[in-house]
Amino acid sequence: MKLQYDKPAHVWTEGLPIGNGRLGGMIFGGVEQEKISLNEDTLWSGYPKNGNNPGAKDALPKVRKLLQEERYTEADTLTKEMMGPYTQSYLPFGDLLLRFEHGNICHSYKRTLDIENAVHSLEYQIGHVIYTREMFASHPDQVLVLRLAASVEGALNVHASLDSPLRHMTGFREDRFVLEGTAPEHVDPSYVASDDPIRYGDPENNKGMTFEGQLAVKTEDGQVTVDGRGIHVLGATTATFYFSAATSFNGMDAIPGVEGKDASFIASSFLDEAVAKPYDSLLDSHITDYRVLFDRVKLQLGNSPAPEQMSTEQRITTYGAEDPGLVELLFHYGRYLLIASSRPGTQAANLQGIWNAVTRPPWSSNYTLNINTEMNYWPAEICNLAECHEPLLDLISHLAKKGVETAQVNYGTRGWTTHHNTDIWGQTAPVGNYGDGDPSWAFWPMGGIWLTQHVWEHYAFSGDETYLRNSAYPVMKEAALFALDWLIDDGSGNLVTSPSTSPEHKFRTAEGVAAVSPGSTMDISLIWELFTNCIEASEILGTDLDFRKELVSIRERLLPLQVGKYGQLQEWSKDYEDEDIYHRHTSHLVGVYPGRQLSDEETPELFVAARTSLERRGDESTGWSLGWRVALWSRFREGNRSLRLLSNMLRLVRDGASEQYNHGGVYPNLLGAHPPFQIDGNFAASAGIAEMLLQSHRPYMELLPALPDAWQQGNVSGLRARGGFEVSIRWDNGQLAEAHITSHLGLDCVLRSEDPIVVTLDGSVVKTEDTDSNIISFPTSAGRTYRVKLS
Ligand code: FUC
Repeated sequence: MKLQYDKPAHVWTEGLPIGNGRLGGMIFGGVEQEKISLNEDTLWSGYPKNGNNPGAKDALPKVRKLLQEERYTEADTLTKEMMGPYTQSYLPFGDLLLRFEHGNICHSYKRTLDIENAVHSLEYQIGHVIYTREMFASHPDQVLVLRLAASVEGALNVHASLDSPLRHMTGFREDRFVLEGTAPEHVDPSYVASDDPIRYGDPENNKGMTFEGQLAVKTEDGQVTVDGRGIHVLGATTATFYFSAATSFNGMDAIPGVEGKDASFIASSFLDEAVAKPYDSLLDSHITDYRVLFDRVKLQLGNSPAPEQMSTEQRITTYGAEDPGLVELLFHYGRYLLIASSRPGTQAANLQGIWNAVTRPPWSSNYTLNINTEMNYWPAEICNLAECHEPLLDLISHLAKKGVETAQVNYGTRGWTTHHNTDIWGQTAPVGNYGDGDPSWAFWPMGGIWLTQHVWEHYAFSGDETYLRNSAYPVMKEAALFALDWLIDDGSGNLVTSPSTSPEHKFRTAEGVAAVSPGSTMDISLIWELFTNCIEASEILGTDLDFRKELVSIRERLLPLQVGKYGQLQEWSKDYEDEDIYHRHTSHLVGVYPGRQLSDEETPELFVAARTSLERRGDESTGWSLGWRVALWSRFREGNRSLRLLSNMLRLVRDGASEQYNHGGVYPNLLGAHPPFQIDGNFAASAGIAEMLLQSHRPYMELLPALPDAWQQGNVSGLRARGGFEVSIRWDNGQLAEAHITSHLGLDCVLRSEDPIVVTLDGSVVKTEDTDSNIISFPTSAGRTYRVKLS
């Protein structure tokens, strides 16, 4: 459970991330000069705005008519009239810089990120003096804490300061070093050519956020001075630095400048409380708090061939996924990163989680809703981190409010919609700078329809009916109202979305490639999933009978999915040729994973066709796309193939690799490489590995549905299954040895197993497989644990 290295990071993607959901640090581990890149998750460019476009309503019927006439490229051009502004960007806070007076020549260097305790440690020796550093991001105390120590009394001489690439001033206030900054009012996305990409407001009347960072130190000996250049510690044996930060962000609807929070007050309040506590007590409460979440799941996939001291980087290059220990590490790293970037009350994890060091980050480091944001949260429920799902669920509630106006203004529909991207200001309008963007990505009104899958899943795993009634269902219902109004008759009685895209992919027509057409498979599948979830929810809640009937009948009329000429699941309503058969998005397979529309039992032909589609896409892609394919192959019960995709993921990508679309992997610090860095690959890997071991999207649970041959022996504990079950599984010789299923809700447990099984409770048989069917069902009592074995 450690990432370890024998040299400092030269670049950010070799650094090691810590976070408490809100504050993040990327630790380089330099000997003479240490740099820790800092983040605070509310620090974004911009200010509240909506970006709705009334002109969209005029263009919509014209686009629909062009599509009916199959004039696709013209429709593409006209769709640009329906676009809105780009989102704002997630910004770096700055750096904590330390300069040690002992020079750069050392030996026995080692830096480690222990993800079992969420503590970063560093050790090296200069002469006879051993220097150590220990750092963590405390959630209970809301500060970053860095403890420095020397093995020889008084050997520590260090200077610390703060810096930022944003507009700022530094100085000192009593015994603290302070950085006060202002965020730009606007930052252009990285992919936009711009003469003036970063725009600050008028200092007198600035609408951008303000932010503040404060640094304090405590020592037991030596001398401490604080001045305009930083904090200076001379002749100490230990020193503990505390970093606290906050911004003026006060919700997406606040009036800029007027209702801003007092960043300085917040930062100093956290700091005051933290410095008053002894280091050991801060560390203890941090570890206790973290382990409540982290310890819930354990995983063992087999013996690691890697020598214990081998660096993580070398392990990646030497073994990749052939080292089961490295796969375990990748799995838990995703869980670590989710805990570190997404805690109740924080912002949802964005494209880079909370870690970003540049002012124009790739794709604005925003929320990309046509895959990446959802993917970030795929591991949340199954990997037993339901609390960490909350920031996304909160974001969805906000978007559901803002998106009502967008639905009305842009399209004149009921319900709510949100599009391709959003940001901290909750943009629900399309992006594309009113026509500069390409409709293949800029025009995508399905964001709400996909996101609501998360509120349903949160219920499906927890069984929390109060949540379903008060929070989930209303948001799902409003998304369904939008879908009902957005669907149109295709002229033959089938209902389709129009215009629609299969995100970011295009098809070939006689006139050239085009993006928009009516009734893409992804749209139809997402609407099928939403309607199905709404139907089940209204049944559980005993509400909305007429609405439910309407959904049932409209779901029947959705354009049926089709099998194309290659035996593939058609990506569009017509059997067009792909622009790129290896395209990274596998949007048309959303009904296989994360959805449940397609299965071997209910839709056997389409399920086979979906498999053919995945086969055609191949095994090479961006990091996040490889992660999706791990889960997809698991749903096809092909564990060896899932492992092959994992081995493509566990391939070293070096910093500086330019943006690429067919060779993803991981950086030396095991963060996902699109490339560039994008965190969704990490989250998809954890979700995909879990899905290899346990599935529950069908009306039953399946143990070890996609176990690869290479994992002959192993165990997992603490995974969650829908219906309120917690599952531990041990396997041997590639077969189930025993499983323990704890029922939290007392619902019936339904298992699918190809081999006969027996279920016992306290040694007495509860159920044996008694029919030819491979499904067995047994009642459970809440709080009891059932044992499952092959019979
Ligand atoms: C979508 C993807 C890209 C990238 C970006 C953030 O546009 O197609 O590959 O992940 O989001």
